[in-house]
Amino acid sequence: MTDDLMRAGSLDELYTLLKPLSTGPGWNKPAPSLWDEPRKTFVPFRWRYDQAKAALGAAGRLINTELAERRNLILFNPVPGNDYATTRTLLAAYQMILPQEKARSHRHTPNALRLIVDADDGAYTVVDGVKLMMRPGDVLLTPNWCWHGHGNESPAPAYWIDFLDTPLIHALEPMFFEPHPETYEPVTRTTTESPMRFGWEDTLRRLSEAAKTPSGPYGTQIELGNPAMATISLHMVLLQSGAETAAHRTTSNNIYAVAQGHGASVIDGQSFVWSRGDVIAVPAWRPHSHCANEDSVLLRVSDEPVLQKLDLLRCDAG
Ligand code: GTQ
Ligand code: FE2
Repeated sequence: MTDDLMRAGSLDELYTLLKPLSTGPGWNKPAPSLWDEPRKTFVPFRWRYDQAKAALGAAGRLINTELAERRNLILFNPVPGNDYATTRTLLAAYQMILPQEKARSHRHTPNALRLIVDADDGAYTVVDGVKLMMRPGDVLLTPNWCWHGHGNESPAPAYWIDFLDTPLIHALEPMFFEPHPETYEPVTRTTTESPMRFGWEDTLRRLSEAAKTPSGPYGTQIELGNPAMATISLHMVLLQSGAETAAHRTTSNNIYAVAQGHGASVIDGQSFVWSRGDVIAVPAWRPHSHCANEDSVLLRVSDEPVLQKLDLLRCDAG
């Protein structure tokens, strides 16, 4: 066995002998394994809330929450071969629940959160037995392994945007999922004061009190949590009417969702207009800046904590 290898008379002969041993020459790879800076694998993109809302309306007629674990629309990054991830590590999805519907409780290792876009009084999520009402602009967390289910006792459909780190968990492998043994987790109490909830009123108050840095890379931003979850950080970004943020690029992946207002972002030379409820993907190392036509608030969802902990976070002016 090893004699053949030792006697290989040419590189090609050596490669042929190595192949069945699942071994290859590092000096003769078709593609390099190291490169000088991050590749722009995923592309910048913008998804429109009006289109998602229309599609979810149709889905509301065509599928119910008995059949679908969740009535959600996956926002997959439009690159060849991808039908799931929004950026390398993060997923965004629109979700809708009809009046009187309940989406059963489950738990999973991916961290998740939602930004509520449209919901009347009576839409809620239950996180580890605690009922949290959903109002527009609220951010609700369901971290790793927390039970969660949703319901709607209001007369109107409720719409929100989910964010999960599922693509990261797919890459790292530690996926676990469990349906709740009682299907719908019983509610033990209802509250507005929870580490799982960042209310819209509080966000607006904190932004109004924050020192204004309208032309900073992230406008005027406040953080929700510190970080909100082990793998995901959340910021509320205030963009003042007419101000343009400083262009910059970062090794973190960012997804923006528009909580209020309208404007445009330039991402690696491409311009995307946006308004309330829209979602914008800014994959790693894409220089970007934002400009609002009226005072606007964006939720910035980022994998920064992962890069930070691994000592891989780098930012510059692009
Ligand atoms: O609401 O629990 O969009 O588990 C994807 C996976 C939503 C949820 C999604 C989920 C959920
Ligand atoms: Fe879930």
